[in-house]
Amino acid sequence: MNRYLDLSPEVKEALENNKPVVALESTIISHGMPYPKNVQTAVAVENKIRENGAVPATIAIIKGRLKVGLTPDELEYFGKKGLAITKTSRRDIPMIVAKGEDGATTVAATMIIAAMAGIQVFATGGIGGVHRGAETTMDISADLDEFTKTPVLVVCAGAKAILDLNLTMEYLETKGVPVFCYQTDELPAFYTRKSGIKAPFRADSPEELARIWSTKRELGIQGGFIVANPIPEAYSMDPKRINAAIDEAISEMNKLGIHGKETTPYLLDKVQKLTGGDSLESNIKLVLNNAALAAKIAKGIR
Ligand code: PSU
Ligand code: MN
Repeated sequence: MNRYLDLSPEVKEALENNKPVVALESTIISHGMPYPKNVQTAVAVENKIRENGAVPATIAIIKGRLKVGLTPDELEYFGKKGLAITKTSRRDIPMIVAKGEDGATTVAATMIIAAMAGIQVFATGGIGGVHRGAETTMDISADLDEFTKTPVLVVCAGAKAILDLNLTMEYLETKGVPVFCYQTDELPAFYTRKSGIKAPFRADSPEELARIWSTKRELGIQGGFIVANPIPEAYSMDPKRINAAIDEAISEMNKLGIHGKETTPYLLDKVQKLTGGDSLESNIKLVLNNAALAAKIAKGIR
């Protein structure tokens, strides 16, 4: 095992005994939600994974160590430090580790560290994608290319409408990344169950997903899968309301000239403020829903 990696005792025991493990990211804690809801959610998500028969492994970089499985104190530290922690994607990992700094891992970085530890399943809220206006800005999240390289199955609630969902799907098709929409024929759009975009593939059970994943591995095909799990009906938002908030957030962002890695955290925060916290509640519910599905898939893999 690589010398920069620290597995928590619980995760180490689970991996050694071939028990199901589900990875979780840390940028969603530091940059995706405000304190203290971020920490409460992180704890609730870990519990949800345990209730569903798997072991949670929250991933982050602390003082240059790649941590797989955080203690409650470490979760609290991350949540409180929030935006002051460096958002760490693929490109940032060597620098953060070499300097012995803290890093909040994005989907891409969490996939890399999960794969190093031997974890195949990862649950989150939303993945990065192709931003609106990418035809001129070229703002495409490093998350998307990670799926071409790193063998991790990520359960999300689709992609947020802060992105251009059509371009995101075209990009993933070009890159050969499969997107399985769970029990639906339509791509879910994070806060809402529908996007108007046809699902590339549909899957109806955790067992089916586990079987397709195992087949991919046996075939020797590299890279990951995206599983898009629609937000439960009871928590889905009014599309008009959420889309109006997103449009306002994007126009505000363009006025401020925000770009690069600041884009996604800015939009997440602005949309939460504009919807008076309702979108945050929906966000929390969908992450829990994804954690449960990820645990069930992990149990099917072994
Ligand atoms: N989308 C969300 N919540 C999040 C993120 C995206 O709904 O917390 C975070 C994830 O960590 C994701 C990252 O990997 O933002 C993508 O950032 P960028 O677009 O800069 O690659
Ligand atoms: Mn970007």
